[in-house]
Amino acid sequence: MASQITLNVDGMSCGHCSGTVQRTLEEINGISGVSVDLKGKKATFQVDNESLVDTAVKEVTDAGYKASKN
Ligand SMILES: [Cu+2]
Repeated sequence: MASQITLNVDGMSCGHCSGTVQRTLEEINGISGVSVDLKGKKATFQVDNESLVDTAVKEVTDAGYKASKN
């Protein structure tokens, strides 16, 4: 069952940054419906499995942004 997740994402300063975060999340199997809010410093998406939240935090962090669970 999919659940809706929101992460806080710090460090995004422009559309390039939010695009990178968007693509990073979309590339993770089991994550869908990704929406990144640049001004709100948030990313929302659905996960097939709650353990994917930790994967999402790690991948966004590896991409150079500061992600944390909301
Ligand atoms: Cu940027």
